[in-house]
Amino acid sequence: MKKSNQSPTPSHRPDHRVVIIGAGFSGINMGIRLKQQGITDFVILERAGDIGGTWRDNIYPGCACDVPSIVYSYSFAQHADWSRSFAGSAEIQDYIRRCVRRYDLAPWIRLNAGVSRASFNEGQGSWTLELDNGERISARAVVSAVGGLVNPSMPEIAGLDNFRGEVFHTARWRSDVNLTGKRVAVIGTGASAIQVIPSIQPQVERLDVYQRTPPWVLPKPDFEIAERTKRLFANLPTAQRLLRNTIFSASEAIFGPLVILDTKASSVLEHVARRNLVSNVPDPALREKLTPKYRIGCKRVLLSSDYYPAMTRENVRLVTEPIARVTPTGIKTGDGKTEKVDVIVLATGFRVDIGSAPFEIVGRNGKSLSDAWSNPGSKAYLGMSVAGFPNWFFMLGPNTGPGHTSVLVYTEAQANYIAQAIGNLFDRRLRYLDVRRDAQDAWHRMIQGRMKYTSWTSGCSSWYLDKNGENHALFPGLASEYVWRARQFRPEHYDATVYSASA
Ligand code: N01
Repeated sequence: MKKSNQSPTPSHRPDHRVVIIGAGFSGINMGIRLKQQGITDFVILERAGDIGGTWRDNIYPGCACDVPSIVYSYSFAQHADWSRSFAGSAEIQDYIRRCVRRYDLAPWIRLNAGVSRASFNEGQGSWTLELDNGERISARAVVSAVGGLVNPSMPEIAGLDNFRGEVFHTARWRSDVNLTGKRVAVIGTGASAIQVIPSIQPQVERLDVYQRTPPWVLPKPDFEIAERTKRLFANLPTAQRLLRNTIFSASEAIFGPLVILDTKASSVLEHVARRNLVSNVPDPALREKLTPKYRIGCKRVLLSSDYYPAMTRENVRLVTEPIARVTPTGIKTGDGKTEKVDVIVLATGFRVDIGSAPFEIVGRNGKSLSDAWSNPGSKAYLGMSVAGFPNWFFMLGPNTGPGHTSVLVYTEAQANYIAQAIGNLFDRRLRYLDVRRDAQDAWHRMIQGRMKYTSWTSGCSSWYLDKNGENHALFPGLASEYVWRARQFRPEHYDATVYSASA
């Protein structure tokens, strides 16, 4: 698509060519991509008061990425100054801000603009978005970049509402609550918990960790990046690119052992994880409690070199008895014991929104996306396009999450694909592009057909699976395969509708 002469668009107009929903990593990537393509009549609507998505929300102590920063960053905006191999959340948020400045995207972003409903107008080939404040915005094309792990999952534990101390979720961290000298309970032992536990352990009087299922934990090669390395990256970006490609290839090599069932290599990974446990936890009884009883890769594998050491500290207690209820002053377990605590930290994960409608979305013939996805689960061609919902594109839609590498590799491929699709829509002056049902079904069959060969369905419970035990979250292949499949918009997989003379 040629560069147009459209001038930058103020972000407070009631109609746009494109609306992007969400100003996290994905939405910002999409905005950059549209600008590069010469499409400037768009707005990024963000429901919160700031950009950054996950990295705005997750500020708990120890919060960091568990994917190396050199890969967990845009390939087109390499950052020479990462302070560590795995950067912390504040530094990642700073990187996102830098990218917004570098690509001059701020005028296109509208904050505190949550979308509550969307409906398609077939005659005009446009979407009407209703905002939380009652305002309406129309757009020819919409990109939903709302993220998949956004809304905290609050556990249904009896008595939690009547707890008299402080209780909060890791993704809603209360920086105003001083944990020094307090008796703290952490519920959950997933990716967030294993970061927060070692960070607060030295500060608190007592730390009770309530574990339902022990995670597999591999050592995390986290280290400070030397100044001379940063200088090298700044002066010779090719060197950084080479290292990025090498680290990305290494993560791809992990896919087989981690995800594909019945590979001998998975027992090598389990061996490394067991060694990590044995070398850090000398007490056999504690070690036994921390040993996972399911295949590695079934749940997300965690990286940490300080979680196990923290669990051996004198002020830390691992509780594996199920929680019976929360009392006004403590936590009562199934064995009848009650421990008094001052603060409860819920490290209980997120309501998984990958593969479910983020709000009411009504497509052609008045059909809602929730109905379209109710049976037999969510389907989207390449995880981006849904039949009956023309000119609407998902980033991080069904089955496009990774279990082994950087999610940004997928979302970058999606931004490129969607930009091509939107370019095709406008260049051909189409009313709408609607993905063909046969293309969507073939994609879905391919994805679900492969699931039975993955560790994800090997018999544990995880956020990867929905209530029917189906995986509509992850892509069962290499990231490189997904990038290859999404490299080019394929118009033959879409029904193209033109404006009729009377429309
Ligand atoms: O959440 P989780 P998370 N009673 O769902 C337990 C990303 N992430 O926030 O395993 C008691 O993994 C639950 O137990 P069980 C990453 O993709 C990335 O830690 O279900 N316990 C589990 O132990 C990750 O996968 C980074 O038996 C309850 C824990 O709570 C995803 O976010 C950092 C319970 C939840 O673990 C989610 O991670 C952090 C209850 N009622 C997160 N309900 C990076 O570094 C739940 N649990 C990129």
